[in-house]
Amino acid sequence: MGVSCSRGEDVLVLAGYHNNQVPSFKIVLVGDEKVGKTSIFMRYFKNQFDYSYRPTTTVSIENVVKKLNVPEHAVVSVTIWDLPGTEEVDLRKSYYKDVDAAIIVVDASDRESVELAGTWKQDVCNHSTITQNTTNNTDVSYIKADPSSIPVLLLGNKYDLVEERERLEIERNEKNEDEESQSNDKNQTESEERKKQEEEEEEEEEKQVWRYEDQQIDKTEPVPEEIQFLQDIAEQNGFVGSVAVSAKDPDGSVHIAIQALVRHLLERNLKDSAIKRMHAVNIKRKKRNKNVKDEQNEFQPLKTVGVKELDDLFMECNGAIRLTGQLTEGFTEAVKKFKKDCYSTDMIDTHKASMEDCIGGIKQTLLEDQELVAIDDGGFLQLVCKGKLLDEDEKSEDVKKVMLTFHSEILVCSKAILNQCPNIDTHLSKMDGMILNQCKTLPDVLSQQEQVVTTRNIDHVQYVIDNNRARIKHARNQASECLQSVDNTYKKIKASLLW
Ligand SMILES: Nc1nc2c(ncn2[C@@H]2O[C@H](COP(=O)(O)OP(=O)(O)OP(=O)(O)O)[C@@H](O)[C@H]2O)c(=O)[nH]1
Ligand SMILES: [Mg+2]
Repeated sequence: MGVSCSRGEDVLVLAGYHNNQVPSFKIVLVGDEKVGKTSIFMRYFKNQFDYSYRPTTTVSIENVVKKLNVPEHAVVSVTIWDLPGTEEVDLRKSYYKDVDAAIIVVDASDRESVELAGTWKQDVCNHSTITQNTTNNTDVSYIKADPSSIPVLLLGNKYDLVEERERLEIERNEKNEDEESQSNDKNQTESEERKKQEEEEEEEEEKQVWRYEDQQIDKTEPVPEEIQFLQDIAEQNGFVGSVAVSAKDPDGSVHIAIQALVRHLLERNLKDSAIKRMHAVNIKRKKRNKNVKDEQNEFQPLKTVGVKELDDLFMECNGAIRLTGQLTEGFTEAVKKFKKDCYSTDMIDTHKASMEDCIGGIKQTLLEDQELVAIDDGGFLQLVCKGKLLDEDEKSEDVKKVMLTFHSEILVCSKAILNQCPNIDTHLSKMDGMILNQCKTLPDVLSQQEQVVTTRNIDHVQYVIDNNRARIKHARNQASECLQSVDNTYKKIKASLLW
Protein backbone atom coordinates (compact mmCIF):
# COMPACT_ATOMS: atom_id res chain seq x y z
CA MET A 1 0.00 0.00 0.00
CA GLY A 2 1.04 3.61 0.28
CA VAL A 3 3.75 2.75 2.75
CA SER A 4 5.83 0.86 0.25
CA CYS A 5 5.20 3.29 -2.50
CA SER A 6 6.93 6.58 -2.39
CA ARG A 7 5.87 9.84 -3.89
CA GLY A 8 7.52 12.17 -6.31
CA GLU A 9 9.50 11.90 -9.54
CA ASP A 10 11.47 8.87 -8.44
CA VAL A 11 8.40 6.76 -7.82
CA LEU A 12 9.37 4.00 -10.24
CA VAL A 13 12.80 3.52 -8.76
CA LEU A 14 11.75 3.61 -5.11
CA ALA A 15 8.71 1.48 -5.67
CA GLY A 16 11.07 -1.12 -7.06
CA TYR A 17 9.46 -1.03 -10.47
CA HIS A 18 12.73 -1.94 -12.11
CA ASN A 19 13.12 -4.83 -9.70
CA ASN A 20 9.80 -6.28 -10.87
CA GLN A 21 7.88 -4.91 -7.93
CA VAL A 22 4.53 -3.39 -8.73
CA PRO A 23 4.08 0.22 -7.62
CA SER A 24 0.99 0.38 -5.45
CA PHE A 25 -1.16 3.37 -4.70
CA LYS A 26 -3.76 4.04 -2.08
CA ILE A 27 -6.43 6.45 -3.23
CA VAL A 28 -9.30 7.64 -1.03
CA LEU A 29 -12.73 8.68 -2.32
CA VAL A 30 -13.89 11.56 -0.17
CA GLY A 31 -16.88 13.90 -0.19
CA ASP A 32 -20.33 14.71 1.12
CA GLU A 33 -22.95 12.05 1.54
CA LYS A 34 -24.98 11.10 -1.54
CA VAL A 35 -22.62 12.69 -4.08
CA GLY A 36 -21.92 9.24 -5.56
CA LYS A 37 -18.62 7.98 -4.08
CA THR A 38 -19.88 4.42 -3.80
CA SER A 39 -21.34 4.65 -7.31
CA ILE A 40 -17.94 5.72 -8.66
CA PHE A 41 -16.31 2.88 -6.75
CA MET A 42 -18.83 0.39 -8.20
CA ARG A 43 -18.44 1.75 -11.72
CA TYR A 44 -14.66 1.49 -11.54
CA PHE A 45 -14.41 -1.97 -10.05
CA LYS A 46 -17.58 -3.71 -11.25
CA ASN A 47 -18.79 -1.49 -14.10
CA GLN A 48 -22.19 -1.43 -12.40
CA PHE A 49 -24.59 1.26 -11.29
CA ASP A 50 -27.41 1.11 -8.77
CA TYR A 51 -30.19 3.70 -8.63
CA SER A 52 -31.00 3.05 -4.99
CA TYR A 53 -29.14 4.85 -2.24
CA ARG A 54 -27.71 3.10 0.79
CA PRO A 55 -25.40 5.29 2.88
CA THR A 56 -21.95 3.82 3.34
CA THR A 57 -21.49 3.13 7.02
CA THR A 58 -18.16 1.32 6.98
CA VAL A 59 -15.29 1.90 4.63
CA SER A 60 -15.06 -0.39 1.56
CA ILE A 61 -11.67 -1.26 0.11
CA GLU A 62 -11.01 -2.79 -3.33
CA ASN A 63 -7.77 -3.42 -5.16
CA VAL A 64 -7.01 -3.83 -8.82
CA VAL A 65 -3.77 -4.47 -10.67
CA LYS A 66 -3.72 -2.63 -13.96
CA LYS A 67 -1.41 -2.25 -16.88
CA LEU A 68 -0.97 1.33 -17.95
CA ASN A 69 0.36 2.33 -21.32
CA VAL A 70 2.83 4.76 -19.87
CA PRO A 71 5.55 4.70 -18.95
CA GLU A 72 7.00 1.51 -20.39
CA HIS A 73 3.69 -0.33 -20.00
CA ALA A 74 3.85 -0.03 -16.26
CA VAL A 75 1.85 -2.43 -14.12
CA VAL A 76 0.38 -0.77 -11.05
CA SER A 77 -1.68 -1.86 -8.11
CA VAL A 78 -4.45 0.56 -7.26
CA THR A 79 -6.35 0.34 -4.02
CA ILE A 80 -9.35 2.58 -3.60
CA TRP A 81 -11.04 3.32 -0.32
CA ASP A 82 -14.71 4.30 -0.47
CA LEU A 83 -15.29 6.39 2.64
CA PRO A 84 -18.61 7.20 4.30
CA GLY A 85 -19.89 10.74 3.67
CA THR A 86 -20.93 11.03 7.29
CA GLU A 87 -20.02 8.87 10.20
CA GLU A 88 -21.13 8.72 13.80
CA VAL A 89 -17.58 8.09 14.95
CA ASP A 90 -15.06 10.14 13.01
CA LEU A 91 -12.40 7.74 11.78
CA ARG A 92 -11.11 9.96 9.01
CA LYS A 93 -7.61 10.28 10.38
CA SER A 94 -7.18 6.53 10.21
CA TYR A 95 -8.40 6.43 6.60
CA TYR A 96 -5.97 9.13 5.55
CA LYS A 97 -2.90 7.18 6.71
CA ASP A 98 -0.38 6.71 3.93
CA VAL A 99 -2.64 7.92 1.15
CA ASP A 100 -0.98 8.50 -2.18
CA ALA A 101 -3.80 10.52 -3.67
CA ALA A 102 -7.34 11.61 -2.92
CA ILE A 103 -10.39 12.08 -5.08
CA ILE A 104 -12.88 14.63 -3.83
CA VAL A 105 -16.26 13.71 -5.26
CA VAL A 106 -18.92 16.42 -5.66
CA ASP A 107 -22.31 16.52 -7.31
CA ALA A 108 -21.68 18.50 -10.52
CA SER A 109 -25.40 19.26 -10.87
CA ASP A 110 -25.43 21.02 -7.49
CA ARG A 111 -23.44 24.26 -7.25
CA GLU A 112 -23.33 24.21 -3.45
CA SER A 113 -21.80 20.74 -3.49
CA VAL A 114 -19.05 21.92 -5.85
CA GLU A 115 -18.36 24.93 -3.62
CA LEU A 116 -17.64 22.58 -0.72
CA ALA A 117 -14.84 20.80 -2.59
CA GLY A 118 -12.13 23.01 -1.07
CA THR A 119 -13.22 22.15 2.48
CA TRP A 120 -12.92 18.44 1.74
CA LYS A 121 -9.49 18.90 0.20
CA GLN A 122 -8.43 20.78 3.31
CA ASP A 123 -9.69 17.88 5.43
CA VAL A 124 -7.42 15.46 3.54
CA CYS A 125 -4.43 17.79 3.68
CA ASN A 126 -4.83 18.52 7.40
CA HIS A 127 -5.25 14.94 8.53
CA SER A 128 -3.04 12.83 6.25
CA THR A 129 -0.20 11.07 7.97
CA ILE A 130 2.71 8.87 6.95
CA THR A 131 3.74 5.77 8.82
CA GLN A 132 7.28 5.81 10.16
CA ASN A 133 9.02 2.74 11.40
CA THR A 134 11.23 3.26 14.38
CA THR A 135 14.82 2.12 14.19
CA ASN A 136 14.15 -1.18 15.93
CA ASN A 137 11.16 -1.78 13.61
CA THR A 138 8.88 -2.77 16.44
CA ASP A 139 6.88 0.40 16.96
CA VAL A 140 5.28 2.59 14.39
CA SER A 141 4.64 6.27 14.61
CA TYR A 142 2.91 8.71 12.31
CA ILE A 143 4.10 12.02 11.05
CA LYS A 144 2.05 14.60 9.26
CA ALA A 145 2.21 14.21 5.50
CA ASP A 146 3.35 17.07 3.31
CA PRO A 147 0.06 18.19 1.71
CA SER A 148 1.83 19.26 -1.48
CA SER A 149 2.92 15.66 -2.04
CA ILE A 150 -0.65 14.34 -2.18
CA PRO A 151 -2.36 15.05 -5.47
CA VAL A 152 -6.07 15.68 -5.04
CA LEU A 153 -8.41 15.32 -7.99
CA LEU A 154 -11.82 16.98 -8.16
CA LEU A 155 -14.47 14.68 -9.64
CA GLY A 156 -17.77 16.33 -10.59
CA ASN A 157 -20.13 13.36 -10.61
CA LYS A 158 -23.76 13.11 -11.87
CA TYR A 159 -22.96 15.07 -14.98
CA ASP A 160 -25.77 13.17 -16.72
CA LEU A 161 -28.18 15.29 -14.64
CA VAL A 162 -26.58 18.48 -15.99
CA GLU A 163 -26.92 17.13 -19.54
CA GLU A 164 -30.53 16.15 -18.93
CA ARG A 165 -31.26 19.65 -17.58
CA GLU A 166 -29.68 21.19 -20.68
CA ARG A 167 -31.58 18.88 -22.99
CA LEU A 168 -34.91 19.80 -21.40
CA GLU A 169 -34.06 23.48 -21.64
CA ILE A 170 -33.21 23.18 -25.34
CA GLU A 171 -36.49 21.35 -25.94
CA ARG A 172 -38.43 23.96 -23.98
CA ASN A 173 -36.78 26.78 -25.93
CA GLU A 174 -37.51 25.06 -29.22
CA LYS A 175 -41.13 24.57 -28.23
CA ASN A 176 -41.47 28.22 -27.16
CA GLU A 177 -39.87 29.32 -30.40
CA ASP A 178 -42.35 27.26 -32.42
CA GLU A 179 -45.33 28.65 -30.51
CA GLU A 180 -44.05 32.17 -30.81
CA SER A 181 -43.46 31.95 -34.52
CA GLN A 182 -46.93 30.55 -35.10
CA SER A 183 -48.80 33.14 -33.07
CA ASN A 184 -46.80 36.26 -33.77
CA ASP A 185 -46.01 37.32 -37.29
CA LYS A 186 -43.96 40.26 -36.11
CA ASN A 187 -41.44 37.98 -34.57
CA GLN A 188 -40.82 36.05 -37.72
CA THR A 189 -37.89 38.04 -39.00
CA GLU A 190 -36.36 38.02 -35.54
CA SER A 191 -36.65 34.24 -35.11
CA GLU A 192 -35.30 33.75 -38.59
CA GLU A 193 -32.27 35.76 -37.67
CA ARG A 194 -31.88 33.79 -34.47
CA LYS A 195 -32.15 30.55 -36.41
CA LYS A 196 -29.56 31.78 -38.85
CA GLN A 197 -27.29 32.67 -35.98
CA GLU A 198 -27.84 29.25 -34.40
CA GLU A 199 -27.08 27.55 -37.68
CA GLU A 200 -23.91 29.58 -37.99
CA GLU A 201 -22.93 28.67 -34.44
CA GLU A 202 -23.63 25.00 -35.13
CA GLU A 203 -21.59 25.15 -38.29
CA GLU A 204 -18.77 26.75 -36.34
CA GLU A 205 -19.01 23.96 -33.76
CA GLU A 206 -18.85 21.33 -36.47
CA LYS A 207 -15.62 22.84 -37.60
CA GLN A 208 -14.04 22.27 -34.20
CA VAL A 209 -11.87 19.22 -34.20
CA TRP A 210 -11.55 17.50 -30.86
CA ARG A 211 -8.33 15.73 -30.30
CA TYR A 212 -7.45 13.45 -27.50
CA GLU A 213 -4.52 12.40 -25.49
CA ASP A 214 -1.20 13.72 -26.63
CA GLN A 215 -2.60 15.74 -29.46
CA GLN A 216 -3.19 19.42 -29.19
CA ILE A 217 -6.50 20.54 -27.71
CA ASP A 218 -8.14 23.73 -28.85
CA LYS A 219 -8.31 25.73 -25.65
CA THR A 220 -10.41 28.41 -27.26
CA GLU A 221 -13.48 26.14 -27.29
CA PRO A 222 -16.04 27.40 -24.77
CA VAL A 223 -16.64 24.86 -22.02
CA PRO A 224 -20.08 24.36 -20.45
CA GLU A 225 -20.79 26.53 -17.41
CA GLU A 226 -20.80 23.66 -14.88
CA ILE A 227 -17.46 22.34 -16.14
CA GLN A 228 -15.97 25.82 -16.06
CA PHE A 229 -17.16 26.17 -12.47
CA LEU A 230 -15.54 22.84 -11.54
CA GLN A 231 -12.30 23.98 -13.16
CA ASP A 232 -12.39 27.33 -11.35
CA ILE A 233 -12.95 25.69 -7.97
CA ALA A 234 -10.17 23.18 -8.73
CA GLU A 235 -7.78 25.96 -9.65
CA GLN A 236 -8.64 28.15 -6.66
CA ASN A 237 -8.08 25.26 -4.24
CA GLY A 238 -4.96 23.73 -5.74
CA PHE A 239 -6.48 20.53 -7.08
CA VAL A 240 -4.39 18.58 -9.55
CA GLY A 241 -7.28 18.71 -12.01
CA SER A 242 -11.03 18.39 -12.38
CA VAL A 243 -13.20 16.03 -14.40
CA ALA A 244 -16.94 15.88 -15.02
CA VAL A 245 -18.10 12.26 -14.93
CA SER A 246 -21.23 10.21 -14.55
CA ALA A 247 -21.15 7.04 -12.52
CA LYS A 248 -24.55 6.28 -14.02
CA ASP A 249 -23.36 6.27 -17.64
CA PRO A 250 -21.15 3.41 -18.75
CA ASP A 251 -19.24 5.91 -20.89
CA GLY A 252 -15.80 5.22 -19.48
CA SER A 253 -15.47 8.70 -17.93
CA VAL A 254 -14.88 7.34 -14.41
CA HIS A 255 -12.18 4.96 -15.65
CA ILE A 256 -10.43 7.64 -17.66
CA ALA A 257 -10.40 10.05 -14.71
CA ILE A 258 -9.01 7.52 -12.24
CA GLN A 259 -6.47 6.21 -14.73
CA ALA A 260 -5.32 9.76 -15.38
CA LEU A 261 -4.72 10.26 -11.66
CA VAL A 262 -2.78 7.00 -11.43
CA ARG A 263 -0.67 8.01 -14.39
CA HIS A 264 -0.01 11.31 -12.71
CA LEU A 265 1.11 9.45 -9.60
CA LEU A 266 3.31 7.15 -11.61
CA GLU A 267 5.29 9.83 -13.17
CA ARG A 268 4.78 13.39 -12.06
CA ASN A 269 6.37 14.81 -15.12
CA LEU A 270 3.53 13.34 -17.14
CA LYS A 271 1.28 15.70 -15.28
CA ASP A 272 0.55 17.84 -18.26
CA SER A 273 -0.59 15.03 -20.50
CA ALA A 274 -2.69 13.52 -17.70
CA ILE A 275 -4.38 16.86 -17.16
CA LYS A 276 -4.85 17.17 -20.89
CA ARG A 277 -6.57 13.83 -20.81
CA MET A 278 -8.95 15.10 -18.12
CA HIS A 279 -9.59 18.19 -20.17
CA ALA A 280 -10.38 15.92 -23.10
CA VAL A 281 -13.04 14.10 -21.06
CA ASN A 282 -14.66 17.43 -20.24
CA ILE A 283 -14.61 18.50 -23.83
CA LYS A 284 -15.89 15.14 -25.04
CA ARG A 285 -18.92 15.76 -22.83
CA LYS A 286 -19.81 18.86 -24.80
CA LYS A 287 -19.58 16.94 -28.03
CA ARG A 288 -21.64 14.10 -26.58
CA ASN A 289 -24.29 16.58 -25.53
CA LYS A 290 -25.02 17.33 -29.14
CA ASN A 291 -25.89 13.70 -29.72
CA VAL A 292 -28.01 13.32 -26.62
CA LYS A 293 -31.17 14.22 -28.52
CA ASP A 294 -30.52 11.61 -31.21
CA GLU A 295 -29.92 8.95 -28.60
CA GLN A 296 -33.15 9.92 -26.86
CA ASN A 297 -35.07 9.35 -30.06
CA GLU A 298 -33.99 5.74 -30.18
CA PHE A 299 -36.67 3.55 -28.66
CA GLN A 300 -35.63 1.92 -25.39
CA PRO A 301 -37.88 -0.97 -24.33
CA LEU A 302 -39.34 -0.97 -20.83
CA LYS A 303 -36.93 -2.42 -18.29
CA THR A 304 -37.52 -5.89 -16.91
CA VAL A 305 -37.60 -6.86 -13.24
CA GLY A 306 -37.07 -10.62 -13.39
CA VAL A 307 -40.68 -11.43 -12.42
CA LYS A 308 -42.08 -13.18 -15.48
CA GLU A 309 -45.71 -12.13 -15.08
CA LEU A 310 -44.74 -8.46 -14.84
CA ASP A 311 -42.08 -8.61 -17.53
CA ASP A 312 -44.56 -10.15 -19.99
CA LEU A 313 -46.91 -7.24 -19.37
CA PHE A 314 -44.09 -4.72 -19.88
CA MET A 315 -43.11 -6.42 -23.14
CA GLU A 316 -46.68 -6.15 -24.36
CA CYS A 317 -46.64 -2.39 -23.82
CA ASN A 318 -43.50 -1.83 -25.88
CA GLY A 319 -45.15 -1.94 -29.30
CA ALA A 320 -47.74 0.68 -28.37
CA ILE A 321 -45.18 2.97 -26.73
CA ARG A 322 -42.88 2.77 -29.71
CA LEU A 323 -45.76 3.42 -32.12
CA THR A 324 -46.87 6.50 -30.16
CA GLY A 325 -43.39 7.95 -30.44
CA GLN A 326 -43.28 7.23 -34.16
CA LEU A 327 -46.69 8.75 -34.80
CA THR A 328 -45.86 11.89 -32.83
CA GLU A 329 -42.56 12.33 -34.59
CA GLY A 330 -44.07 11.43 -37.97
CA PHE A 331 -46.78 14.08 -37.72
CA THR A 332 -44.33 16.78 -36.64
CA GLU A 333 -42.08 15.86 -39.57
CA ALA A 334 -45.02 15.80 -41.99
CA VAL A 335 -46.10 19.31 -40.98
CA LYS A 336 -42.50 20.49 -41.25
CA LYS A 337 -42.17 19.05 -44.78
CA PHE A 338 -45.41 20.68 -45.87
CA LYS A 339 -44.30 24.07 -44.51
CA LYS A 340 -40.90 23.63 -46.10
CA ASP A 341 -42.52 23.03 -49.50
CA CYS A 342 -44.78 26.07 -49.06
CA TYR A 343 -41.66 28.07 -48.20
CA SER A 344 -39.58 26.78 -51.10
CA THR A 345 -42.41 27.73 -53.50
CA ASP A 346 -42.60 31.24 -52.00
CA MET A 347 -46.10 30.78 -50.61
CA ILE A 348 -44.91 31.76 -47.15
CA ASP A 349 -42.03 33.96 -45.96
CA THR A 350 -40.54 31.54 -43.43
CA HIS A 351 -40.65 27.76 -43.07
CA LYS A 352 -41.76 28.36 -39.49
CA ALA A 353 -44.98 30.10 -40.54
CA SER A 354 -48.31 28.85 -39.21
CA MET A 355 -50.60 26.36 -40.91
CA GLU A 356 -53.06 29.21 -41.51
CA ASP A 357 -50.35 31.12 -43.38
CA CYS A 358 -49.60 28.08 -45.55
CA ILE A 359 -53.24 27.71 -46.57
CA GLY A 360 -53.43 31.48 -47.14
CA GLY A 361 -50.28 31.21 -49.27
CA ILE A 362 -51.75 28.45 -51.43
CA LYS A 363 -54.96 30.44 -51.91
CA GLN A 364 -53.02 33.47 -53.03
CA THR A 365 -51.05 31.42 -55.55
CA LEU A 366 -54.22 30.16 -57.23
CA LEU A 367 -55.63 31.82 -60.32
CA GLU A 368 -58.98 33.62 -60.29
CA ASP A 369 -61.09 30.67 -61.45
CA GLN A 370 -59.45 28.30 -59.03
CA GLU A 371 -60.54 27.70 -55.43
CA LEU A 372 -59.08 25.70 -52.57
CA VAL A 373 -61.59 23.66 -50.55
CA ALA A 374 -61.40 21.09 -47.79
CA ILE A 375 -63.37 17.88 -48.05
CA ASP A 376 -64.22 15.83 -45.00
CA ASP A 377 -63.53 12.27 -46.08
CA GLY A 378 -64.86 10.10 -43.25
CA GLY A 379 -63.20 12.22 -40.58
CA PHE A 380 -60.02 12.86 -42.61
CA LEU A 381 -59.40 16.19 -44.27
CA GLN A 382 -58.52 16.35 -47.94
CA LEU A 383 -57.51 19.49 -49.81
CA VAL A 384 -58.98 19.86 -53.27
CA CYS A 385 -58.55 22.55 -55.86
CA LYS A 386 -61.71 23.45 -57.71
CA GLY A 387 -60.99 24.63 -61.22
CA LYS A 388 -58.35 23.05 -63.39
CA LEU A 389 -54.69 23.39 -62.41
CA LEU A 390 -52.77 24.20 -65.56
CA ASP A 391 -50.03 22.01 -66.93
CA GLU A 392 -46.62 23.62 -67.42
CA ASP A 393 -47.74 26.68 -65.47
CA GLU A 394 -45.22 27.48 -62.75
CA LYS A 395 -47.76 28.53 -60.13
CA SER A 396 -50.02 25.57 -60.80
CA GLU A 397 -47.02 23.25 -60.55
CA ASP A 398 -46.18 24.76 -57.16
CA VAL A 399 -49.72 24.23 -55.91
CA LYS A 400 -49.65 20.63 -57.15
CA LYS A 401 -46.38 20.07 -55.33
CA VAL A 402 -47.58 21.32 -51.93
CA MET A 403 -50.93 19.55 -52.24
CA LEU A 404 -49.11 16.30 -53.01
CA THR A 405 -46.99 16.77 -49.88
CA PHE A 406 -50.11 17.54 -47.87
CA HIS A 407 -51.77 14.29 -48.96
CA SER A 408 -48.73 12.02 -48.88
CA GLU A 409 -47.45 13.35 -45.56
CA ILE A 410 -50.00 15.13 -43.40
CA LEU A 411 -53.06 13.20 -44.54
CA VAL A 412 -51.35 9.79 -44.33
CA CYS A 413 -49.98 10.55 -40.85
CA SER A 414 -53.21 11.99 -39.54
CA LYS A 415 -55.12 8.93 -40.76
CA ALA A 416 -52.71 6.68 -38.86
CA ILE A 417 -53.05 8.83 -35.74
CA LEU A 418 -56.85 9.03 -35.84
CA ASN A 419 -57.04 5.26 -36.36
CA GLN A 420 -54.35 4.16 -33.91
CA CYS A 421 -54.13 6.59 -31.00
CA PRO A 422 -57.52 5.83 -29.40
CA ASN A 423 -56.63 2.10 -29.48
CA ILE A 424 -53.18 2.80 -28.06
CA ASP A 425 -54.69 4.66 -25.14
CA THR A 426 -57.22 1.90 -24.42
CA HIS A 427 -54.56 -0.79 -24.70
CA LEU A 428 -52.04 0.97 -22.45
CA SER A 429 -54.70 1.84 -19.89
CA LYS A 430 -55.71 -1.83 -19.72
CA MET A 431 -52.10 -2.99 -19.45
CA ASP A 432 -51.36 -0.48 -16.69
CA GLY A 433 -54.34 -1.77 -14.72
CA MET A 434 -53.01 -5.32 -15.08
CA ILE A 435 -49.53 -4.23 -14.01
CA LEU A 436 -50.98 -2.56 -10.95
CA ASN A 437 -52.90 -5.73 -10.06
CA GLN A 438 -49.81 -7.84 -10.58
CA CYS A 439 -47.86 -5.55 -8.24
CA LYS A 440 -50.21 -6.44 -5.41
CA THR A 441 -48.95 -10.02 -5.57
CA LEU A 442 -45.31 -8.93 -5.86
CA PRO A 443 -44.24 -9.55 -2.22
CA ASP A 444 -45.55 -13.14 -2.46
CA VAL A 445 -43.93 -13.74 -5.85
CA LEU A 446 -40.58 -12.41 -4.65
CA SER A 447 -40.66 -14.46 -1.47
CA GLN A 448 -41.16 -17.62 -3.55
CA GLN A 449 -38.04 -16.96 -5.62
CA GLU A 450 -35.04 -19.18 -5.10
CA GLN A 451 -32.45 -16.51 -4.59
CA VAL A 452 -32.32 -14.38 -1.48
CA VAL A 453 -34.32 -11.18 -1.87
CA THR A 454 -32.88 -8.20 -0.07
CA THR A 455 -34.53 -4.86 0.67
CA ARG A 456 -32.23 -3.45 -1.97
CA ASN A 457 -33.63 -5.88 -4.59
CA ILE A 458 -37.19 -4.96 -3.65
CA ASP A 459 -36.40 -1.24 -3.83
CA HIS A 460 -34.86 -1.76 -7.23
CA VAL A 461 -37.85 -3.74 -8.53
CA GLN A 462 -40.19 -1.04 -7.25
CA TYR A 463 -38.06 1.64 -8.86
CA VAL A 464 -38.13 -0.10 -12.25
CA ILE A 465 -41.90 -0.66 -12.03
CA ASP A 466 -42.47 3.03 -11.19
CA ASN A 467 -40.26 4.10 -14.09
CA ASN A 468 -42.00 1.76 -16.53
CA ARG A 469 -45.42 2.94 -15.41
CA ALA A 470 -44.31 6.56 -15.81
CA ARG A 471 -43.28 5.78 -19.40
CA ILE A 472 -46.63 4.10 -20.06
CA LYS A 473 -48.41 7.17 -18.70
CA HIS A 474 -46.22 9.42 -20.81
CA ALA A 475 -47.08 7.39 -23.95
CA ARG A 476 -50.80 7.68 -23.18
CA ASN A 477 -50.46 11.47 -22.81
CA GLN A 478 -48.47 11.57 -26.02
CA ALA A 479 -51.21 9.63 -27.84
CA SER A 480 -53.90 12.07 -26.72
CA GLU A 481 -51.67 15.08 -27.54
CA CYS A 482 -51.13 13.59 -30.97
CA LEU A 483 -54.89 13.32 -31.55
CA GLN A 484 -55.22 16.89 -30.33
CA SER A 485 -52.54 18.11 -32.77
CA VAL A 486 -54.35 16.53 -35.72
CA ASP A 487 -57.64 18.02 -34.56
CA ASN A 488 -56.06 21.49 -34.15
CA THR A 489 -54.41 21.28 -37.57
CA TYR A 490 -57.70 20.34 -39.22
CA LYS A 491 -59.48 23.19 -37.40
CA LYS A 492 -56.84 25.70 -38.50
CA ILE A 493 -57.11 24.57 -42.12
CA LYS A 494 -60.90 24.79 -42.10
CA ALA A 495 -60.83 28.21 -40.44
CA SER A 496 -58.33 29.65 -42.91
CA LEU A 497 -60.39 28.38 -45.82
CA LEU A 498 -63.33 30.40 -44.58
CA TRP A 499 -61.48 33.72 -44.75
N1 LIG B 1 -28.19 10.47 -11.97
C1 LIG B 1 -27.12 10.02 -11.29
N2 LIG B 1 -27.28 9.53 -10.05
C2 LIG B 1 -26.19 9.10 -9.40
C3 LIG B 1 -24.90 9.15 -9.97
N3 LIG B 1 -24.03 8.67 -9.07
C4 LIG B 1 -24.75 8.32 -8.00
N4 LIG B 1 -26.04 8.56 -8.17
C5 LIG B 1 -27.14 8.31 -7.23
O1 LIG B 1 -26.94 9.13 -6.08
C6 LIG B 1 -27.30 8.43 -4.89
C7 LIG B 1 -26.14 8.41 -3.90
O2 LIG B 1 -25.07 7.64 -4.45
P1 LIG B 1 -23.96 6.93 -3.53
O3 LIG B 1 -22.92 6.42 -4.47
O4 LIG B 1 -24.55 5.96 -2.60
O5 LIG B 1 -23.43 8.20 -2.71
P2 LIG B 1 -22.25 8.27 -1.63
O6 LIG B 1 -21.47 9.50 -1.90
O7 LIG B 1 -21.50 6.99 -1.60
O8 LIG B 1 -23.08 8.47 -0.28
P3 LIG B 1 -22.57 8.14 1.23
O9 LIG B 1 -22.17 6.71 1.24
O10 LIG B 1 -23.75 8.42 2.10
O11 LIG B 1 -21.45 9.05 1.54
C8 LIG B 1 -27.74 7.04 -5.35
O12 LIG B 1 -29.15 7.02 -5.41
C9 LIG B 1 -27.13 6.88 -6.72
O13 LIG B 1 -27.89 6.02 -7.55
C10 LIG B 1 -24.76 9.68 -11.31
O14 LIG B 1 -23.69 9.77 -11.91
N5 LIG B 1 -25.91 10.11 -11.90
MG1 LIG C 1 -21.26 5.62 -0.17
